[in-house]
Amino acid sequence: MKFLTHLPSFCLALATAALISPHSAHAATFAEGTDAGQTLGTAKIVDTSAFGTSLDTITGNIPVGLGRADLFQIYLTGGTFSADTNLTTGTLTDTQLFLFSASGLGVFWDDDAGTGLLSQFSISNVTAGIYYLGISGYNYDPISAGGQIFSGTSGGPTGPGGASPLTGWAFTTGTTSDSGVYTISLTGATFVPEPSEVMGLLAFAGLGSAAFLKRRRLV
Ligand SMILES: [Ca+2]
Ligand SMILES: [Ca+2]
Repeated sequence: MKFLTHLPSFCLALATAALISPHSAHAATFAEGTDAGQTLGTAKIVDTSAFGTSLDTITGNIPVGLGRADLFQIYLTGGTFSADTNLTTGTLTDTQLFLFSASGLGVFWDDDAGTGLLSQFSISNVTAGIYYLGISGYNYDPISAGGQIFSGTSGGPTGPGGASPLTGWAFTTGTTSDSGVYTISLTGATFVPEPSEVMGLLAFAGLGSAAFLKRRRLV
């Protein structure tokens, strides 16, 4: 999937515009299944439905144990994006939600803006493309080579490590975190394209792999 990560956003934006139409606007849920990893290389890729299928819900589980987070690769359609553990309460009652760019840089996070200790945030002016959505139980937090990526209880990557990409997770306080099942409700997200879909979409957009490679060489 490194190919996708490095694909120019304009190509996928074109592909999105070509594919996402009122006729393909059905929605679907992604179930975690086997445990999602917590790094860019081990994140679970949300690709079980066709690219362009609206991703309304992610369900999963944070098992009891010392330090666990789930990371999902998703596609944001651009504009407004929201994520929310508040609408369908699970047994993971103190959630934390994190959004990262395709390169692992922190974008936004929230701890407790939902009911009780649940999480919700909405951001606007999002550039379409691949992103990573993370969820953990309080107080297990993402870190980079510079330290904590986020700070406070909500907002952008204002922690001391906020300028560097995700490398792992660590307890900010304590040595255990909340566990249980969760449901994340989303707007502004779709399933991500599989490699075969990307090539088809590029051809559909009139770009083709040859043109894409030529552009790469010229950059
Ligand atoms: Ca999990
Ligand atoms: Ca929380």
